Amino acid sequence: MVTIDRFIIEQEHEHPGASGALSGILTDLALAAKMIANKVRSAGLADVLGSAGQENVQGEVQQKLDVLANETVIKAMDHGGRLCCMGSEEEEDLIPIPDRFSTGPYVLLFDPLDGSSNIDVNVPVGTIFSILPKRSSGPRGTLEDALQPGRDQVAAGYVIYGSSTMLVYTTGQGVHGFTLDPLLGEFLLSHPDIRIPEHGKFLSVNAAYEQHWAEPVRGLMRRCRGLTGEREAMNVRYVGSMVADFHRNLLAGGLFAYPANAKSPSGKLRLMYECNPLAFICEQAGGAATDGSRRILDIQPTALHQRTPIYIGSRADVEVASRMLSAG
Ligand code: AHM
Ligand code: MG
Repeated sequence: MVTIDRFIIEQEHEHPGASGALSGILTDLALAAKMIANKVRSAGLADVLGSAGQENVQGEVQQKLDVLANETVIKAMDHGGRLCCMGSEEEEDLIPIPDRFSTGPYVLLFDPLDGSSNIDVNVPVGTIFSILPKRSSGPRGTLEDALQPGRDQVAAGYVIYGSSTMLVYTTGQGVHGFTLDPLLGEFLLSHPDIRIPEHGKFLSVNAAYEQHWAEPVRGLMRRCRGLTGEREAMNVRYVGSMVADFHRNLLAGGLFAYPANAKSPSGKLRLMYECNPLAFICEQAGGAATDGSRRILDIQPTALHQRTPIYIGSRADVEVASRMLSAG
């Protein structure tokens, strides 16, 4: 049995000069994940379902659990002395490290509870995180530290609160998955070195937007569904919770797409909190991610909450998507 703590330390030992700061961040995130899992598990019993009565910076209704998960991550991460600042999908500005705590060489960006509009109906939700190296010279981070392309990430991961709770992460040495043993209260290595199948079985897209898609996107989706005769039809599976859709496709092979559409020209999903971390994981597992013309990890961000279209998953399917969309 390999606990996540042991695994993190063993990976650190492969880097003789490592300070231990990154390991500490990952260990603290695993603790935050357990705390959030606890809240999600008892969501129907504790008074945590429903709206918190306010909107977040994206203009989306905040669920009570969004707020709880956001606070849990901040409290678990702000005092370790390893971060210079944080950014959350639920907060408009960078989250400073309180003055009473020391700072460190990394930035943490996170989506505390992705897919939370599903929470009231007991559908899997997730936490997504991205860790970047600090670039600015002062001790407290600035926007410059957060606005780095995804290829500069030193680690990324997600937690899926599904039929079991899993934490999946990469530090650029492959992708490894850990399942929470509810009796031990420990994440145990269950999916070492995850590889995404080269060709996907599943297509995950919200087809309700078809009328608003550009013609090349429609053509791609027709092809994926086997309607052009160029390939066998993929099975369409859309939970509407990106972590759940991505996780299925990572293990079983597939293409997740959230295209631009006439109503949302940059799609919906956020580059810093959703697309970059999942793209890093996907590439590390042998897959790929594009916005249709650029590799997701090469996009230079200009705003903390910027959105991007995304096509992510099995390498062969993402390549076809890039080809069809850039030709379009
Ligand atoms: P959220 O961060 O506010 O939860 O929104 C992100 C979610 C993703 O998990 C999911 O893939 C997408 O929104 C679904 O959007 P839609 O309902 O437009 O298909
Ligand atoms: Mg989200």
